Amino acid sequence: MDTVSILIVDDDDAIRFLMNEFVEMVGYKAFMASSGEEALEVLKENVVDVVLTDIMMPGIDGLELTGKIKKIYDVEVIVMTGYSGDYSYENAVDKGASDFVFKPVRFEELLLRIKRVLKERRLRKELQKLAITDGLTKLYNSRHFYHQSEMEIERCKRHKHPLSLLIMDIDFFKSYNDTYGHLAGDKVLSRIGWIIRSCLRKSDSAYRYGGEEFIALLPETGIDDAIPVARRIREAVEHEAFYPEHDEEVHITISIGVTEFGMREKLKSFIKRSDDALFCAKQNGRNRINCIMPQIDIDQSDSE
Ligand code: GH3
Ligand code: MG
Ligand code: MG
Repeated sequence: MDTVSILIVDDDDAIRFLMNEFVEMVGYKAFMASSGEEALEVLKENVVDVVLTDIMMPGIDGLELTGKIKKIYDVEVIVMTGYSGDYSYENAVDKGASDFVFKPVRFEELLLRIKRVLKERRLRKELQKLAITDGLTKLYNSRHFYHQSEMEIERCKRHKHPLSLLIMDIDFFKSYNDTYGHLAGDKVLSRIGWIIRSCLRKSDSAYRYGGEEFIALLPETGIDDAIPVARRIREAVEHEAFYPEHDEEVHITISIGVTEFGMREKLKSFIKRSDDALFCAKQNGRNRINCIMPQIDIDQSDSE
């Protein structure tokens, strides 16, 4: 597991250095900042898991800092305060803090609180991952596809970079299931998920779109570069041998529809076009790739 990083924010030098020593002694990586402003600079440059911040500081105080951090970063914040009673637990939690400790801080207590916050963070991340993952193939699920594709479309429009979409559907899969059973079919789905992922770049993403349908989203990729990727997937699937009954080698094929995003369209028509391309691939005999380019709107491109 990666080393946990903790950022200590306190305008009191003595406390800051003492906390730093303690955090490093228990094996965490420590960063220090003497003000809220400095803390934001540290966060810009470094990956931090937990921020431990004093509340009373000149300039940006600990609560304001917590609010700012939680708006931008996926970081836990524990706020530290004196017994003066100026700030309540509710104030801190309202800003997004995960916990609240009183000064002078007892290190044993602080360590327990850090550990609990880290555990909750880990669990939350696991849950977030589960919510967007398809259990069988371990690819992203369709819900995540809709979320990611809207984001990619926004990015694509903003930077005027190409974006391509592959829709893949296993050929005659019903008959495979009928012949070898649903469990054998599940093994194929999971293996094909793995093959698709292995044919993609890091910046691409793969999804199980439906029962035996998959999608790959290829940012920064025009149709000319998307087609070879589709070809690689189609060939890799075709060459993969399955042994649903041990002695018999069976091969599966996949049909793929490919398209590129047209700058002015909506997600729905982008998907529809790749679906149409897939339909043509099926019609033309399966185990093939078909692509349909978006229509270019001459009037609108002229006006640009
Ligand atoms: P085509 O080449 O036209 O795509 O034919 P097909 O048989 O693949 O298409 P059809 O849509 O008729 O059948 C899809 C099959 O996919 C039906 C279903 O048994 C199977 N399927 C869908 N989801 C799962 C799943 O989670 N596990 C298994 N084992 N099979 C599934
Ligand atoms: Mg299908
Ligand atoms: Mg099918």
